[in-house]
Amino acid sequence: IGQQPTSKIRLNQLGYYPTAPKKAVVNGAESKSFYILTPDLADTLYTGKLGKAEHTTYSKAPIQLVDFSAFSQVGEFVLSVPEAGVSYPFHIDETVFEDAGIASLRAFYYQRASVALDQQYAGKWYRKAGHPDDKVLVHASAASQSRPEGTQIVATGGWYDAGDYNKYIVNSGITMGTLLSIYEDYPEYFKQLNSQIPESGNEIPDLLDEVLWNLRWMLTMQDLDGGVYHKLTTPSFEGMDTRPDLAVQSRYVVQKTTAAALDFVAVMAQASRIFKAYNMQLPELSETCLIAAEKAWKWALAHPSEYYEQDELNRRFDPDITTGAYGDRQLEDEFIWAASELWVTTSKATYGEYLIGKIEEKSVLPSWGQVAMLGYYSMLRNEHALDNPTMLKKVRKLVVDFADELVQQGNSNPYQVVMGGSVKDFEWGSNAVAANQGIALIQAYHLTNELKYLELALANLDYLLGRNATGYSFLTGFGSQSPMNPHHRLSVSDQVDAPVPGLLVGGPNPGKQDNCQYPSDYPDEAYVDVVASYASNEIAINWNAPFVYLVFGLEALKQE
Ligand code: 9MR
Repeated sequence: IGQQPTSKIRLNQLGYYPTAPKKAVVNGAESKSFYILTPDLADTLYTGKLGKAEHTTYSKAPIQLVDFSAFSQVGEFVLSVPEAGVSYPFHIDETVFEDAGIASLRAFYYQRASVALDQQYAGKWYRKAGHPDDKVLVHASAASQSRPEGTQIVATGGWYDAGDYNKYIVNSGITMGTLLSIYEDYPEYFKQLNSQIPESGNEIPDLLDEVLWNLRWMLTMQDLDGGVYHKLTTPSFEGMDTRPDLAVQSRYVVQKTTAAALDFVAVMAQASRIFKAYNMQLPELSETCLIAAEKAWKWALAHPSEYYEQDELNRRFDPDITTGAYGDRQLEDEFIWAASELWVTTSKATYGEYLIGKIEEKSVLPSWGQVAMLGYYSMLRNEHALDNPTMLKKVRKLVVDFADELVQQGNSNPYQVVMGGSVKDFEWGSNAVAANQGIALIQAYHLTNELKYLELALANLDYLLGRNATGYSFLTGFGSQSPMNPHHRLSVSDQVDAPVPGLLVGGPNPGKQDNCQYPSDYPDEAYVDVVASYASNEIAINWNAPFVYLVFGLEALKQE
């Protein structure tokens, strides 16, 4: 009693489902036995032996695995390893992840631009409206005949991308695709979920209400010719402590790009089919989205290589733009995603034919610049709407093979999580890698019904909530040791000590592009909880979205 919890024991700081695998790791190599105790240490409820000391090829400390899967009592507990100490308290019960899931969805509400957040919904993080974006200037790089340089457009709403206040179509693409997909996978679950946003209680599921906030903004980003502006941004980032209502730099829409058009196509096509069920409540929305999608698709086919290259842009136009680039010169995957969503939504043969010969032999994990898999997931969840069984068979094999590689990676990782099974996983926004691996595993579970996929998806959730080499639970406001100083202007500029809750920080990134002092040079430990660390401690909508998917995918499947 009175003992300080040790950070040497890394576990899911929220806890575990009663009947699921329950694993933790101990940093070090000397321990023999572990004990599960009541939090007051009065009763020992379970004991077991630790695994042998192991470490990955790239990490510093050997670790030992603790496996207490057989212990399924419901309640609050601590894990004790005499040589290391006593862990943070954790729970075992069916609802352990519910609040974190809802908070991660509510994080999008906190990211809303152009609107005041009321105390009733935002709690102590309430704030005034900022960034009305009702007089956005057309940048020279985006000038068209219908909208010459300096034209003012209205592009209100949307979510702030990340720790900054700008709004980027490419990153909105994967974010919206991920959130729409979780609704498409589990509509019944989301029809009953209340996330306590201003729209809660209307006739539209809260998840879709949140998506609408960004969808309506995205629609404003299309020029009359069908092209889509790459981003809406200030020329340079605002100061870290600038409040949204006091941020008054001019805002511009910048260059129409092929990547923006294609991501827009995919989102609008998917939104069109999902919102069709809400035609009564949202007359014309579904149709508007489809018209916008097909128009942008035509534009992209006619402009297949309009890349966003910021340096080049700044050589040619004023003012210089120095905010996030989301530049991508490999657009085969964006074409695949866009065509897939159009095909699923319309069943038109031309889109299916476009994809013939384009399905990859092997794909890559989704990220803002790698989106082919999003198209594959959509095809597989809508197989009934498509009439090319050969292609579907190939796509199914690709997704299952991909997940099988993840399973191998997880099984050979001493932490017994997929994340970090390869050192390449540790990049800028690595926590989204963990979450997106989880989604890929869940998709494979949908296709095969094999529990091993689900168990490893859950293991990656353990990773994100504490079973990792840093000892952090990476979701703000959740867990015993979670980030307090994210690179997040909304959190820095308010008067509240605690950061806005429910935000997933970027996580370990050995690239250290921010030149901050990190506590460690090892890839899996390259994380530091300081505001200046934009390379490891920023937050971003495309990182939160797969976290929302991972938690709620597991929650929804548990109910089935
Ligand atoms: O997530 C992006 C990462 O993949 C890039 O390596 C990095 C540098 O270009 O940019 C990240 O995205 C940032 C964006 O450019 C601006 N808003 C904050 C985003 C998260 O750091």
